[in-house]
Amino acid sequence: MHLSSTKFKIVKLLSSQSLRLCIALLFGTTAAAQNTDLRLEYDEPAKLWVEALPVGNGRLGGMIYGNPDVETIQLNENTLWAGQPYRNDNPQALEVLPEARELIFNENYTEAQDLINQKFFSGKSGMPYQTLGNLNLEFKNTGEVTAYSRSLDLENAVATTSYSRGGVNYKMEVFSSFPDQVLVVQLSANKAGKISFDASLTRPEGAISFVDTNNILHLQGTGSDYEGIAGAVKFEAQVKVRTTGGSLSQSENKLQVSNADAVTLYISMATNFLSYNDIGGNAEAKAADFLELASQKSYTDLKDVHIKDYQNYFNRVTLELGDANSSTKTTDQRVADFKNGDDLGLVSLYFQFGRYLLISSSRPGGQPANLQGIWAEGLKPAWDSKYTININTEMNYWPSENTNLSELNEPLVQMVSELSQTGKQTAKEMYGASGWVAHHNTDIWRITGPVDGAFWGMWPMGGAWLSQHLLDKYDYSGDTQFLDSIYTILKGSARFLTDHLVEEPDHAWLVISPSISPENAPYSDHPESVTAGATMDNQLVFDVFTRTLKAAEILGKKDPVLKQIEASLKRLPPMQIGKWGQLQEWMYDWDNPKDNHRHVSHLYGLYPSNQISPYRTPQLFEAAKTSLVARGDESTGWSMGWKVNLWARLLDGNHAYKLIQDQLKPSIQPDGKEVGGTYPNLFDAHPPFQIDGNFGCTAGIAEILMQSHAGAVHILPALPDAWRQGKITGLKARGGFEVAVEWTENKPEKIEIKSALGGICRIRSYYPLAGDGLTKAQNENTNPFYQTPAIKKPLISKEAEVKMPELKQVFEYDLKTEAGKTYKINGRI
Ligand code: FUC
Repeated sequence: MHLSSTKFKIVKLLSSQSLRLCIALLFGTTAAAQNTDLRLEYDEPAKLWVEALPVGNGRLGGMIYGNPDVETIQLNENTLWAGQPYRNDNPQALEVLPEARELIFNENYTEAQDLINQKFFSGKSGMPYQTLGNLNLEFKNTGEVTAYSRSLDLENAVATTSYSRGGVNYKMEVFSSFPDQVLVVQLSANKAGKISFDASLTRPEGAISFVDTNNILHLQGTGSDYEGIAGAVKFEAQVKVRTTGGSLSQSENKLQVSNADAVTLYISMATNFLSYNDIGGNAEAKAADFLELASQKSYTDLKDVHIKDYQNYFNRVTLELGDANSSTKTTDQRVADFKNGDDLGLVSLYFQFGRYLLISSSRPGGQPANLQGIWAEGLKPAWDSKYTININTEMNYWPSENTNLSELNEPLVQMVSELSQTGKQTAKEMYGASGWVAHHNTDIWRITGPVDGAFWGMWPMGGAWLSQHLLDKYDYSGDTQFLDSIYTILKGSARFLTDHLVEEPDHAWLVISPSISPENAPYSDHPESVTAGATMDNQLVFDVFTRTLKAAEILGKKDPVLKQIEASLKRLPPMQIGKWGQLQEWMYDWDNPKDNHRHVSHLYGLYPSNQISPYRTPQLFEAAKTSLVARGDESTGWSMGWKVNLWARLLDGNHAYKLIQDQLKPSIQPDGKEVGGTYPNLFDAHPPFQIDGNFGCTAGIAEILMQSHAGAVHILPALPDAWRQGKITGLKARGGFEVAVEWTENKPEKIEIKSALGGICRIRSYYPLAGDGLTKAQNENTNPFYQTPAIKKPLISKEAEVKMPELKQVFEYDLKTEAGKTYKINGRI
């Protein structure tokens, strides 16, 4: 969105650091007291949406432009989607399923793809998530604007705009409160009677606005019709204005504030959405109830409660990296200069921004973060801002466990549970299978049929991947009650897979067919993606099966399907190393060494899964590296975010840091074109904006500093040479451990392990360690959270030159821990 040209001129005389000092003096705060590391800072209002600053409480989002003439806060409510409950299965698929499989096994891929295009799709590709509208504040003041500053404070989750105009210092603060379920705007000035503006609510279409007799500003409307589904989500925004001094009046559909000293705006939003199959709520009443309660509270009370609630999550993890002085520049300038390598502070800022975004876009009881979190302008955002579940939604939740935000993946768990309901019909009608299935996309209505066409959408594995998150949640928490609560979902995914696996003719392996290796095709002379037995599918089936068996064992379940799972598990294809030493993406040795496709699906086994490790499967580890090197570095934003994790898992910190640098480069080029990278507001650019890349890179930064998937808590497993010193606290490791590490000269100095569940903590380090109770590790780690199922030996092409990784020496120790205790360990001995 472009704002109309501004009528003021900003006089830029000050560096952002002196600006902060100036603001501090104006508003009586001390610059020294502020942690300048954890702020996004700008010296101009946003012109583009990707320059505006996001606030959110999981449900209500605001994008703040900070414009002193006409301020715009673009608003979202995360249940406002087009359409209404519907399904998108095509039962004709069942009739042609055997034919499609036969065509694939006979290598008639073009015909198979054509047949699937005709019979598997419904023409309904998912409903778009939509903007609720804009809150506009047309200020009456004119004249030159000086000392302009706009920032987002990640420690308090408050966005601030401040400037001087006509001899008055103005300040606007905005936050989105989870406890009070409203967005709050506070306008203040250092002189009395100087705040005058008109407030209105607008939307591109599908809404009306009015001011009622109680001076409450309303916006009411309905979500759009789309792909033949009538829009039926009713929404309501209500704004109440409380002034100190001055007067409040109304004219047509605007609220008018004149000569106030200070103003608080309470913005409440709601829809009639109750759940994916029920839109019988009352949007107006819900919005009014939240408004009524919140508007009885003072601004300071609302802010204090908001900050406390936010910090309960945010403060769990701290990261100190690099030199705080690097933050004297505006944030967009820091991104532009990041390639120079002297601003490690930007890494911590970006890391904490990712955590900020998750806290702001995914809260228990709500919807999971969609393709853009909760922030989307317009009525049809890119890819409808849906849930793309062949990587993007999963990536959104990668940082949720290791960066200590486990509660925030509750909406994802809820979505998987709902998909396990809707996906039963899809499994039965389209595949004649029991259990449940989801393909590569879903939306708020929890559709589970395939979308977009065979090339992209013929992938019945979305549910299998999403299910992994439920098990990860268990692995980090050890919560058996939780495991019990999701066991049926997991079993349902496994049941679908046992029914749906089919024997392939060459080796009699059991494979998924028809399927794809997400969105990729081998060669230009093999342009179809449809296939059987893609490596990622095999890896996913392996994970669903082995983890279902493990869950059943922990919970003492005795289902007949478990025997079937055990039998099928033995017949899955092994991973294969192809002729150029690569990990094969497909069942056949088709990989093109020049392929730089953004999806690296076959590396799922390396990250996020743990099927490939340097210590247990060194040949596969080396093959995965060969594949990743060939795929190249620069790509779409999320692809680079994935590669940060992959290089961390390959224990190559310098390469992981190179990917962070590739990702943290300006997306918008001088000619206006956009590339994969980062927008001025630190949103990740596919391009366009997709939030997955933010979360992927955040998870990757944690993965660089600590890993816990391969038999031990690995301290500083992939520390880049340039990250010579730093400190991380609060990272979570599997088995309920919380880990803090301080390092200097690239070596661990102090380690702290907090144990929530007790049990052996095996610690792996490149340097010797010492501490009370630390013993040299021997044999397999006995901690059940660190035991991993056996992987089949890879099949290796005769032409492949098999390499073994060159690994750094490691020191491994066991620490017997008790639940609730913290242990201190020293490095550099
Ligand atoms: C998948 C990706 C695209 C994009 C879209 C939302 O289809 O292949 O790159 O991220 O999701």
